[in-house]
Formats: sequence, C-alpha cells, structure tokens
Amino acid sequence: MHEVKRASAVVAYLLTACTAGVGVPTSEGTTTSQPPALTTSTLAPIPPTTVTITATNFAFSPATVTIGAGDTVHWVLGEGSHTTTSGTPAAPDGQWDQIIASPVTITFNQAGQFPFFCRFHPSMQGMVVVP
Ligand SMILES: [Cu+2]
Repeated sequence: MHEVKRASAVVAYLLTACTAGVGVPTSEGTTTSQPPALTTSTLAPIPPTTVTITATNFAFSPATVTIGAGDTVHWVLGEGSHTTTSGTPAAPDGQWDQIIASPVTITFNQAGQFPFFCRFHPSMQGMVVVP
C-alpha cells in the first residue's frame, strides 16, 4: 500500500511539472530569432569546379574522383616522376598522356568513366567519374 501511494505521488508530481509551463506568459520577440527564409528560385547554376589529384608515393591521391560535366581535373606532382595517361596499362586509350612535370589540366565535358594510370608505374591507377 505504501508503495502504491508513493507511485501516485510521483505521477501527480509529473503531471504538475508537465502542466506548469502552460499558461505562463512568454515575452514574444526575445525568445527566438527566425533564420532567413530559404528561396530556391534564386539559385544560380553550379559553377565548374577543379579537383586536384596528387601523384605521390606511387599512388594517385585521391585515386577516384567524381566530378560534374564541365569540371576540371588537375594532376599535380607530389614527388617522383609520373604521368597521367588515359586508359589502363593494358589498354591505353590515347585520350591523354602527359608527364606530370607542371600540373596537367583536363576538362571533362561528357559523362563517363575515365580510367588513367602512370606509364612509369603501371600499379598507379585511378578513375575520373562523370555521372
Ligand atoms: Cu608514376
């Protein structure tokens, strides 16, 4: 019996706590500040971006990049001597083949998957994905 009474007291307390805030006046204007409304009608087209791939430690970093059509990939040299060559070591496709002495810049305007590798170190491979 004693336990039941105690539980009832707790319930009564909780009810009081829950309803305590109701009806208490709050001062408007000091409690919240609304963030500016977002509008979608003024969004500009996404400008082309440039993604950098670094050839270093016998690897391309990052090895795979996903970009948008019209975006540019920039291959830069971290260390050593490397190329960016389109295709795979077994099947270079001839789209590009350049030593990464100064940065190599290629813009991808069409969707597709564009594998590339290093002619000097065929284990260095990567992929440009344009969805
Ligand atoms: Cu290399």
